[in-house]
Amino acid sequence: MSGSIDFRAGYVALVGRPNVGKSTLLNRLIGQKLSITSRKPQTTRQRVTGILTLPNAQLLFVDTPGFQTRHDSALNRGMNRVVMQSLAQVDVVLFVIEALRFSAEDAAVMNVLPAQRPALLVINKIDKLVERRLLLPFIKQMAERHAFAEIVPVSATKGHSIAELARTISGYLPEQPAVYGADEITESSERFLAAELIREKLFRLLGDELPYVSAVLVDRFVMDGKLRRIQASIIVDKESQKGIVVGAKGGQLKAIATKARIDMEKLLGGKVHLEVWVKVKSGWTENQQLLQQLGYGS
Ligand SMILES: Nc1nc2c(ncn2[C@@H]2O[C@H](COP(=O)(O)OP(=O)(O)OP(=O)(O)O)[C@@H](O)[C@H]2O)c(=O)[nH]1
Ligand SMILES: [Mg+2]
Repeated sequence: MSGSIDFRAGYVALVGRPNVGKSTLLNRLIGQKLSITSRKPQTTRQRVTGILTLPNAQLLFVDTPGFQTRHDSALNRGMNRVVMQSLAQVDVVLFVIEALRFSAEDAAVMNVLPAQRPALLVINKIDKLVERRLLLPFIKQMAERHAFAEIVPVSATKGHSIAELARTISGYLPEQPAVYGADEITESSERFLAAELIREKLFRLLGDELPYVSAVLVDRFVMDGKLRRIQASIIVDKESQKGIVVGAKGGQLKAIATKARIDMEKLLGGKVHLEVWVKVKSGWTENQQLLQQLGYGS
């Protein structure tokens, strides 16, 4: 049984309040844009997985929605449930916060960290620090708040200390052979990733309110030789919102679809034919049947 002895593999959850940079960190760790990101909080709604294979370890990351305590809706309850389920299923937890910031929202997440698993504190966005000397006292304060196995300051956008973070995590994984092939990067389906890339464009191209009342459903996903033919619908709450998503002469919808298609081709590695429609389904964030269909259900 030589060969597998020194290898470690296991699941690692990224958790934290909305907008701390969990998805950016996952993408940086994997070196691919697997999880969608934006300036707006609550971009991630479902678990997204990413696989990182190192010479002696395989890290199976699970990105989660920002755990949120502000608004109550069936959608938000579903997202928090995803976080809790992810926490229960992993070997190691990465609790992500922003440098020099520890709010009540962060504390709410810290309080749900499972006691039986190692939790590593990742202090992200250190590139934004003006006074670096404040970092050390902040680390000390955080060490007093919780029994973290490690505390690692990083910058996900700049890539600072990311390789070190990956090696540090490896040490906390169980000894076992790799679960996936070295060239695999995700457990998420192409269908799901396609829907996510469209949803990212809604977050990036639309105003402040619309992304939160929109969802994306992939209605059809077929391979036609090497070409992926994808039909998707953007679901909004009201007729007036449909008008905004479509835009003057359909320009906005065209921009959303074009940007999403380019990202899909990059990530999936092949040509994509994408058609996107906008559909109005009022009250969808409380519609259990639709939430189920979207994957946010119980
Ligand atoms: N300056 C700086 N910005 C960062 C860093 N990491 C992430 N960001 C920015 O923070 C914002 C939120 O990043 P996301 O990765 O979407 O955050 P998230 O925690 O996944 O957010 P939710 O999915 O909404 O919970 C984006 O604008 C990122 O570009 C970092 O290391 N430095
Ligand atoms: Mg995210």
